[in-house]
Amino acid sequence: MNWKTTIISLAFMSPLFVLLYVSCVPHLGSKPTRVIVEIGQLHTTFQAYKERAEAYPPCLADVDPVERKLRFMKHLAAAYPNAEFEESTSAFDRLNDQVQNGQDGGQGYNFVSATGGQAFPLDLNRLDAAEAIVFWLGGFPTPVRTTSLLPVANRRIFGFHRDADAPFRRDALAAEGLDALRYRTEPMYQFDETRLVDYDGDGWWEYASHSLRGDDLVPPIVYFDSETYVTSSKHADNVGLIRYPNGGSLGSRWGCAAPYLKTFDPQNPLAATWINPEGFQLQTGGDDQKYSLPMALHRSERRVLTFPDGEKFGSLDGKPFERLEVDAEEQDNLSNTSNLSYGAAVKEFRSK
Ligand SMILES: [Ca+2]
Ligand SMILES: [Ca+2]
Repeated sequence: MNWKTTIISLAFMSPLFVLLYVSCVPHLGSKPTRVIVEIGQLHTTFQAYKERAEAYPPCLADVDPVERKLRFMKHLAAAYPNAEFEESTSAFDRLNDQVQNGQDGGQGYNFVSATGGQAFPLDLNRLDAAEAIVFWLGGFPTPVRTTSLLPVANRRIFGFHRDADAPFRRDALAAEGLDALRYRTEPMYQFDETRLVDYDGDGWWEYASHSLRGDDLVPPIVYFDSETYVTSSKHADNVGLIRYPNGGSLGSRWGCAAPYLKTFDPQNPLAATWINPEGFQLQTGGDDQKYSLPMALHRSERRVLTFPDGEKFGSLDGKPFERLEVDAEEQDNLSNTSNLSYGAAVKEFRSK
């Protein structure tokens, strides 16, 4: 399927998918929320992305930074066969240099931090599993003019370059001219721009799951691709480490979202099986605006949650996994694994 037919089929598929999605909800006895409808729309868009690019994009939550770079380049090589992307860490570093500093007369990509006053280069090493949604489905955040620090375009997502041989390229100042979006791709998903946030201050957009309320930090929708989470359980030490956020002040505020497993045996972590083992998972914090209990600062913590049987295991500071209660904060979380919240889906499963 080519790019144009994908767009057309996407345009027709999205409303149809949402209708199907919504129409299957009433018999479960709950009203579909705006969030579950949006998760359905994002789900469909990732499927359309795969039709175009031959693979789901990486969520970039890998534990190993080398694997992360290789998976990023492997995906670009598959998605842009004409661009001659190489699957190596040095190719990733060269690409990141091009993103930051420009190449062949083209400009680099920058952003202004929340405190303002200065433009910083964007760094591909900082992309995380929340930002992966906006990046792969939308593209780069709109850069600013180095003189005025004002955005070069009147939308917050700048897309990729239309030249499929060089999708990460940004044109020279003169070529961008008065219409900086002229050679940029359109986002595959119509993000509500009022919900694009940059809580971690790295310039890459996260997409808040709910409208922003005052100074609240509304946790973003998170994306996990199966290649990343299935690979994680091939190394016993990495089970329970694919997550967002990965600790820090946001983790102590929101807890963390992590992909659901299907089965987990704490005596044999390598035998773990996953939900959507060939697809992906989208997760949100739900109405309480939290993914889970806060993460402990400065501790090495691992968590595992199974779906739909509702088992939870945790490991602190390298100790063996032990059984835990599912957090109240996890019960209302919505994902693309069910049109019910986690807690309601577990309850329904147990009642059968
Ligand atoms: Ca960010
Ligand atoms: Ca929650």
